[in-house]
Amino acid sequence: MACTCKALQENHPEAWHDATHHPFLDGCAVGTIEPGQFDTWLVQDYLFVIDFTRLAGHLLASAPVRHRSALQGGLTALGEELDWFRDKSVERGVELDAVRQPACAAYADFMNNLRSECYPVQALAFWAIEAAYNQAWRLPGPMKAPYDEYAERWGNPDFSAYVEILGGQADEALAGAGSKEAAAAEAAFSRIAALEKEFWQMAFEGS
Ligand code: HMH
Repeated sequence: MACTCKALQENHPEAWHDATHHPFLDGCAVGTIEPGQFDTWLVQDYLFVIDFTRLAGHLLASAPVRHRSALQGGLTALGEELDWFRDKSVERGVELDAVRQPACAAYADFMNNLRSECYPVQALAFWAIEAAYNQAWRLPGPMKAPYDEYAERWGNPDFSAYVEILGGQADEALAGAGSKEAAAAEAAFSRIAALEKEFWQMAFEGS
């Protein structure tokens, strides 16, 4: 069977569900999340985005020319996102200069290792990482202030459209890949689902 973004989601329904639903997000939606939990997420996700930006730069360097414009737009957005995280940390009075917790460090290691994979596997992984956040922040529905701003950032229609484009590019790259690459893409997808779940759990534990 063809390896596509849709097929991977359909073949791993439970893992994908757990990557995109968590009591942390439900707590944001109803406003019961504790500041310590939210700030843990904020700091660790800032550190995540620093590592993710490196992956984005590497992906851009490996991508065919026709895929570059979406990735260039994504890189610009990630740069702006890091500025936004800095603004939010000042607003909330939290220090961003922190140590990566194990779930964040494991994600960073995974993304570093991805850089030695072929372009189709990297493209699939990049889509999966963004798709997970798009769904996770969108699925609970409107969130209570101040968390509405966060839900809006990853749940807004423009971001959803960007994720669709990334998925189309990954599908196109995977269509030309062999069975070895397809297996590597599937392994990356499963690993991302597990890492996303662990990241939410880390935030929820909030230490
Ligand atoms: C943990 N996964 C995590 N953080 C993010 N910011 C994204 C995905 C998407 O950008």
